[in-house]
Amino acid sequence: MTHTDLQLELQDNIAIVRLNRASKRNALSDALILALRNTFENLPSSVRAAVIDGEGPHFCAGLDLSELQERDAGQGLIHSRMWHAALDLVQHGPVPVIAALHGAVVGGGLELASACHIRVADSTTFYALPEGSRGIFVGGGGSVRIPKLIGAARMTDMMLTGRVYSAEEGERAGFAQYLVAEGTAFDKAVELAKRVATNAPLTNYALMHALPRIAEQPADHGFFTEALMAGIAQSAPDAKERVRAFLEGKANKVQK
Ligand code: 1HE
Repeated sequence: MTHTDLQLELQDNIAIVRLNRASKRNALSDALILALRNTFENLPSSVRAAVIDGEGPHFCAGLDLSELQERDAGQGLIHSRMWHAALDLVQHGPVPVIAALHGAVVGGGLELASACHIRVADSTTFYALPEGSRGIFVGGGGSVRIPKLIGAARMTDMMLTGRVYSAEEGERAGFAQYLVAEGTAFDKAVELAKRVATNAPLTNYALMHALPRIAEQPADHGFFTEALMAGIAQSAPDAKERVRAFLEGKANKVQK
């Protein structure tokens, strides 16, 4: 399924996925969530990294509130599971995903950003969870993912009091790994995506699929999973070639 509110553009081996509903501040309708799922399910195999961006002055205003009124309890549950399925494909899909944040990153927009692997925020970014004041709860995986970024206490405060985090506060709290000047988040995200795309695919796979699972495991299990993943990653021909290149003085050194 394609959708005019979601654009997919390929820049070499980078997929640019753009929320394209600026008149509604990129509010996420059911159709848009399904299009997002479909896009990540069907990325061309040449793609090595993806960037999610939002058209207009805001990244995303969250759930399309005009659709909320139509659902009963059972439909609400199924709707939330639909979001989970879509955002799971962002987090555990084929490639690392970098969010280019600006303006409002609120409600479901913050849930979407939290499913990405790297968040780059420009100075206009602000973060909020207005669900608290709308009489609802998060439903797009936010209760699982957001505390992993900023801690449950900060998320509780945001939902209880409507607290809004500025771009600077958000970076300090752990929402974004990068804070950049106004209007430059997309360029920085593409620059990072190009760098990510040069990694061995198996290393990227380990970071997306093994690392978050290890974080959930008891330490002893985590060490064992790490050892398995390390053994698999280093046995790939790609890894052997990269290490040989370094030993022969043909690979980049780590630079300060
Ligand atoms: C929307 C939505 C939306 C804007 N659903 N239509 N999210 C929220 O509670 C956030 C609600 N939105 C806002 O607080 C503001 O719109 C913004 C801070 C994001 C942007 O403000 P601004 O002044 O730039 O735009 P605006 O004039 O408020 O909105 C422009 C239009 O977008 C307007 O429609 P119009 O027909 O009057 O032009 C708004 O109604 C519309 N719009 N946001 C529907 N969210 C999986 S569960 C997740 C649960 C949640 O995400 S709850 C949080 C929802």
